[in-house]
Amino acid sequence: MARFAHIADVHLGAFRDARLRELNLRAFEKALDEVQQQNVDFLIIAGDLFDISIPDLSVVERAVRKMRSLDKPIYAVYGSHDYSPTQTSVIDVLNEAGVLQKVSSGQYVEVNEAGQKVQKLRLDVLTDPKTGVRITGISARKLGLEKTYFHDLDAQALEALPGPKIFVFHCAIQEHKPQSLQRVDAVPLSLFPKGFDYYAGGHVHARLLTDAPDGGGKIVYPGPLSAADFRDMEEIAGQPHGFYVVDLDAKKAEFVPVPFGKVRIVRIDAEGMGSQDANERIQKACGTAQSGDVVLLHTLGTLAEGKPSDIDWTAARRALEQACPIVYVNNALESRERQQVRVEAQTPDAIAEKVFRDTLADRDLPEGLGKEAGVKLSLQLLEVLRKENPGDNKKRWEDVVAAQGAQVLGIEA
Ligand SMILES: [Mn+2]
Repeated sequence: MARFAHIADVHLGAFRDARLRELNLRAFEKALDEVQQQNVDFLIIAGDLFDISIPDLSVVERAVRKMRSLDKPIYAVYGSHDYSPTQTSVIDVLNEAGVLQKVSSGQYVEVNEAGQKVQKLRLDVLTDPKTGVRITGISARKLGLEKTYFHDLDAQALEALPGPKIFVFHCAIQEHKPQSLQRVDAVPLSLFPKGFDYYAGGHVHARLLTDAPDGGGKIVYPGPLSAADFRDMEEIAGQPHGFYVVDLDAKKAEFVPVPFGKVRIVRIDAEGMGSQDANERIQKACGTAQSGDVVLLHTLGTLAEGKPSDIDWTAARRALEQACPIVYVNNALESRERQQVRVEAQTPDAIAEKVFRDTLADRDLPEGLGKEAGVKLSLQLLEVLRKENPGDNKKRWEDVVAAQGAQVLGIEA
């Protein structure tokens, strides 16, 4: 009899707002309390336990304290967020410290395939000491590179293993991609090893429980444990997030919701409205928002006349704060001019230049900031800001970007 809990996409340390970060951390603590109370043998974390590969140590400390208090083994793989190709991840540290066990190690071996010598990835398989359940898996890599691992996988060796067995992974599956992830990299089912009793997924921030095509096994994504961004919170307002408790012998997976906080949504589509009407609508909606812990203000649409900056955002925010302490604004309102720019200009650089030139044209700015000098400065700044993070440590990268930005502006960082 083997029972276990399956958690994914916790993203500890997510959010700039300390209060949202706290809600996310608390959800993890509550989930582990629940795991402790449930009569399970072990816990599987299918990647993205942390939001970055080297998170803030205060976040790590809280998480470690909680994981240590759990008197059951924790088996984990890296996610796309807490893996780094160049640096040691916090997951490696926790693995070394014995807080959790990584179940995605392996090595390339030469095997004979139809008379040819080929390199195959042979995964190490761990056996849970109490239940005898075999566990193995594939971690995420950056840019969907884990697909190579799936391609090279010595599936035969895994398929020959006696059960019960669990395969842990952190990637989307081609055949089970939700609508919102149609353009995201995915691995086809044909590359997964067959015959496993349970496929413990992570990465896809949407819940899924389905039968594996070869019969018997289940493919499961619990979805995010709580929330890591605006979209996750938007979903939580509709249905709670959480994790699965699985009874391997009974082939049953039960969803356990985890409280996050009461999320309210104020959504205003101002398509075709003038900025004055839109402002009235927004102020009214914000003034009558229902009380809760977090409120998401989502404004969208193209204004018939006026600009999004005509809206009194400060008043809207203040009104929302009367109902909910945490206000999160996702403003996708657009002015007509901006839409036109989008159509007229062809390349991203041309669009940027036109937006800067138009924006600066009617502004009274000091020498060096306005007109053509301002356009040049803005483009240089954009160049700095759009560089992709080559490593993974968010904080360190922020420092680099800030220093380069200061250099462009000729100020001290
Ligand atoms: Mn994730």
